[in-house]
Amino acid sequence: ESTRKKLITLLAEQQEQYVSGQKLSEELNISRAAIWKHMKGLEKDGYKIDAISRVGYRIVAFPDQMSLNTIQWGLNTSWLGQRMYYEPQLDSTQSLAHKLALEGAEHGTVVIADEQLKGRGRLHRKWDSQKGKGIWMSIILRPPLEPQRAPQLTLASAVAIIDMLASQVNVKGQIKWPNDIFIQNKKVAGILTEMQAEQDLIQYVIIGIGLNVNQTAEEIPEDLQEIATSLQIETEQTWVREGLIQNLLKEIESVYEEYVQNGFGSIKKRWELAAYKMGDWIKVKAMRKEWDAKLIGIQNDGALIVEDTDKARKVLYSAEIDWNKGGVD
Ligand code: BTX
Repeated sequence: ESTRKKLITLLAEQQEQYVSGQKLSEELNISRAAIWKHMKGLEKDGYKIDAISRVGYRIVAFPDQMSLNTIQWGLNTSWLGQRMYYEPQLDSTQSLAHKLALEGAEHGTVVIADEQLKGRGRLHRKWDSQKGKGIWMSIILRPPLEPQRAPQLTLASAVAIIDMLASQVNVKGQIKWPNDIFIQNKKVAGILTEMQAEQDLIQYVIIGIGLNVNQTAEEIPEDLQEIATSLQIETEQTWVREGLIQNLLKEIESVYEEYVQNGFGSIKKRWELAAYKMGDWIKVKAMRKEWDAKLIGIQNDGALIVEDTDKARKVLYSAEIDWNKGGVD
């Protein structure tokens, strides 16, 4: 497996030029016949390889089917995703991640599926995860933290998604509390954080990220038409998911390291800067009442801070919010 990865790396570095069988055989320390066999394997996985006898090999096209290789080649994280599982089809990447975590999978292990049959959101809601259309990914983390701090990891992940969208896709995403990523007024991604904890310590956290990438407007299911969007719909172009995954993992790794080193402060600021309807009026349904409130920020524990019409501050841990109805202003 690692020979194959090195082989792809060698060829990919020289995309315009042929690499001789001799050179490959020396660098990888395997026979020319073994190289030939690897090439056949790559072709089977959807790589297009141009081979000219006595000249060498060249990769002409990478597969559009994702594979562990295409995702990991070019991944420049130091620990996140260095151990990775990719499956064409799973019920839910969360379920496999839980299983792996319970079996001892290391911090930073990533599970990705091309399609989920039972993708899930919070509170047993469904997450539509069509084949080949999005990023359906779960990350196993083992942070040395008390369980109460797990929500901060969700907030930090949201910030990483926003940064990836800005740098790779050139779109401005917004974070809708607590954990949706919006573009304009529609949901493009969701985060589901699940945790196993022992008394005062997190055993592991699984951050599940679903990001709609290449669905066209017609491919969005009927019941989600009004509320969901994809990068393809927003930018009118298709995106190579591997590149986005690699960058997203890089962003998550860096935001996680910042969090562990410097605490939640700067991440909180970045979250607030990207927050949907920050400073706007919304309608809150909580404490058996419905009232107008202005969005002020979040607390360290992830709770939402709002201000009512009398300028009294309230902290919301869970509330139903009507984002489109602010009666005041
Ligand atoms: P959520 O509970 O905030 O959002 C679920 C709601 O979002 C659904 O009830 C539906 O209204 C809407 N919805 C469903 N599918 C989509 C979609 N593809 N795009 C936009 N809106 C949708 C959000 O939960 C957290 C979702 C996490 C999904 C990831 S995918 C990888 C991992 N595995 C898994 O099973 N879940 C996570």
